[in-house]
Amino acid sequence: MIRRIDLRGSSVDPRDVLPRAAVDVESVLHTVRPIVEDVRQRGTEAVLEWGEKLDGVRPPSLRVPQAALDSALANLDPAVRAALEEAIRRARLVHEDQRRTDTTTQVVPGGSVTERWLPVERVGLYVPGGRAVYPSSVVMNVVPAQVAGVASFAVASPPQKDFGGLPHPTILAACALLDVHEVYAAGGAQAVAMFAYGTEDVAPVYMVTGPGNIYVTAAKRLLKGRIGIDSEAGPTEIAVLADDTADAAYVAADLISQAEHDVIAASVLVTTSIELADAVEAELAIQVPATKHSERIAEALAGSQSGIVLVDTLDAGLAVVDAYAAEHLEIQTRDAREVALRVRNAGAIFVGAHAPVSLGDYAAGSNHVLPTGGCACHSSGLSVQTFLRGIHVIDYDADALRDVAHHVIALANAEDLPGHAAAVEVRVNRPSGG
Ligand code: HSO
Ligand code: ZN
Repeated sequence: MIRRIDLRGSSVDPRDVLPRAAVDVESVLHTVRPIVEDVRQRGTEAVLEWGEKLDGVRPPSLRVPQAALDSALANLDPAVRAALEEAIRRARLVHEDQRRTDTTTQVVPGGSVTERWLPVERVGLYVPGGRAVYPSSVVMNVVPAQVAGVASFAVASPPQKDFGGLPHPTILAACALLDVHEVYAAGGAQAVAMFAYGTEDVAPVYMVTGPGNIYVTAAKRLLKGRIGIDSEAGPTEIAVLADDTADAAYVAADLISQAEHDVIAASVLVTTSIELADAVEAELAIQVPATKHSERIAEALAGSQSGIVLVDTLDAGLAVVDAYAAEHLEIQTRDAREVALRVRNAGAIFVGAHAPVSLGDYAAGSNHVLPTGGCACHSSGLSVQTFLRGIHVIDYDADALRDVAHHVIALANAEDLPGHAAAVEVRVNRPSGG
């Protein structure tokens, strides 16, 4: 059910043997472009019509009435409400520590550079509907934005046929819990275009974050530049680096947990122990058929993007997981904490037997919007920083400028930009009182 890749005694590049599911965003750009253009030209009516066409229901109104948010919260299962409240509390604790403080560097006497951190003023958060109804993702997007100080916040989620054209009630309840009152019944590319251009009923935003299907991703790619976006979310991935001390039942359960998201999700075990590999396979054979979404999970585990990789040494295992740069990486080895410190590339690292990825998905306090597809080599997950802009404030007096003028002039001339030099020379040659 899960393939084996035996790298023992081999020098092959792990990148060549650990393929990733290909998601061809370019191939849907031609579908998405006319939708985006239609929303730009016709505004609200276009968003509602595309909802009717693609989600199968015309929302009663684009903006979700406050009464619908209130009643979704009132009807939320108390256990789910308590869990969301605790998830929000823990996420706030962690994200509050990510706040940036302004710094002033006194470069020379009379010359300083201050870095001011300012939040993006208005952000749109996309929340998928359909199969992936994740109130936890509302928490993971809204909390860092709120902690960053984003003043204006709007959520869009597709209208649902089963709920009279409103977004899914657990999404509405999560918004209400987080004090987000501006919610729109809009999904897909039309929701991203609505945020980017604004309509007669929706003020445009500066940034759109949140996961979505391939059409949402394509719309974000098309509109990037006009709006800021978070990184493109690909299928979920888990890699587990384990030795003979790992508990096979835990490892199998964790591989299953992320395979549950999607038939193209990737579950990869990297291990030095053939006994563990055998035991995990035996556990998968027991656990997969017993779980609710066994078909989807079996397909994800059998896919070419998943596998059990056998290595000779822990160092070789570390080289494999670094090359793979998983969205989620679990370390289930002896001295797991020390091994975790040696990892270079991962979206998030889960240390030891008691930190499964599911904990991070919901209630560790960490963020679950993480780089996929190998992007962990260059990007981080969603954080307070995502919603901040660092602005340099340059403050030099006449003496400080005069002292450095010859360097500016030399570089300007070296770049054949005498106008740049002149802007300094005029001040040095003709000092004003200011
Ligand atoms: N594992 C997903 C997040 C998630 N899991 C939401 C459950 N709900 C991507 O990190
Ligand atoms: Zn998950």
